[in-house]
Amino acid sequence: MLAREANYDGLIGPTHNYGGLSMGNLASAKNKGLIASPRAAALQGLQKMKLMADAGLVQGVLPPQARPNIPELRLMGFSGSDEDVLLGAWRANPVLVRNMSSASSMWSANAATVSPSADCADGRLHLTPANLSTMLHRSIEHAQTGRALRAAFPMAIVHDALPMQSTYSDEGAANHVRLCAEHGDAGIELFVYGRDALLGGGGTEFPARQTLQASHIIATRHLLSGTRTVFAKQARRVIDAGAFHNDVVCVGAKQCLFYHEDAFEDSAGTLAAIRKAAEGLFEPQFVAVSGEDVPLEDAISAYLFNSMLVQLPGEERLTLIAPTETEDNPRTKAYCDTLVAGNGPIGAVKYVDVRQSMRNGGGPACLRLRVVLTEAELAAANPKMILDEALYAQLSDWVTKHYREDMAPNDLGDPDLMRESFTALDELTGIMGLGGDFYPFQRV
Ligand code: SUG
Repeated sequence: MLAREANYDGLIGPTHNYGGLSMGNLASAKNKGLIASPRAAALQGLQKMKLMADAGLVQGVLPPQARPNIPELRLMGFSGSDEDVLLGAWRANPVLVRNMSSASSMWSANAATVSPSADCADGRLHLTPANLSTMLHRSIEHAQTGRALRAAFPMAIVHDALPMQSTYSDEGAANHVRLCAEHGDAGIELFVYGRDALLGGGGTEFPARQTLQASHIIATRHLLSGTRTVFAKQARRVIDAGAFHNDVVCVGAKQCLFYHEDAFEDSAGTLAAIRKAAEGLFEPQFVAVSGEDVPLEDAISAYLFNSMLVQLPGEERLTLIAPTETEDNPRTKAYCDTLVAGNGPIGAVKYVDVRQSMRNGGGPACLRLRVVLTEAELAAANPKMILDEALYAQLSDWVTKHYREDMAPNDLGDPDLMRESFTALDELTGIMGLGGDFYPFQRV
């Protein structure tokens, strides 16, 4: 079956800020309190999307979520008009409001786990929105994410998120890698987890955000073949070094798995399991980066592995779309130069500027959700959520018109910001054809 791999990026929302909300995410902690630029952030994200679309890839857009999350604040007992709710909550607890105001849905690699129809026994495309239950500010994303995914993929099975309990902690595609010969062929799915919740704590200082139990349930729900599915444990050491998701130390595409040698608790066992799962389908190609070439600390701070690994039309070998921070770091830059000079599966590296997102620990790969679509599925996907020249121009104008230049964490208590954001998002539903009831504030 012919199929293409589409990238659906999260459009960066108007409240983008540096709240320091994600323990274990070193960039989030380090940049807490900095002045952010929502406008620059959203334009950087759009430019990355345009680069991919111009290179001939299918590029989708997922709309931002409405923040502050007023319905959540009402559940906590704040009442009155939306403005009363925001001001009351801000007086009571600004940290709570910061959590309810994060633009974190931009990192759509955490939106869901996606299994292409070629891997699922019923021949349907399956998506499970991630419950993101470990972090308060992210745990409020999944319902609206489900709505966005249903709008984007009306032909797919979009499951509900897993229960909001730590046994089922799930962070979506950031801990999931699919390998295959061609995108439309049956592939193998690798689920990387940090914690087996039934065995007790993960033994890490920083939170292990993905459990084995969550990964098992998703594989079962998606009707994946047991022999083509691999569950591998992320090394404790990398979680405590700041790899809060596997995609901070590993990325895969087609037959190629590109990873840091410290990524997995049992590297040899993981590679053997991948080889076995791929038997009869393809020969996996492993590109392991040693700590000698790139120390773990550099890999994490420069986000070498949080790159997109893509097959560009007309290119034989894969292209790594890396953040400019990887180019700025002499060790990762030298590694990339050597990589493309060799004759392995990765033949080119392109650098993109997503610095605004990077300061919150979100690189090029965090900003996109990969969805393999057959020709029929692509034809059935919502065309208004696919980036073309016209949508790029409209969204860029929309950002420039509505977004603030600067944002400090304390600005989040400002009711004007809420009004500006909701006005912008209301207009966005028109641009993207999402209907007049897409956001909670439109449904009251
Ligand atoms: O969940 N940062 C996000 C970054 C997500 C990156 N995604 C992937 N690796 N796929 C997170 O930690 C920081 C927000 C703040 O501190 O304001 C934040 O949520």
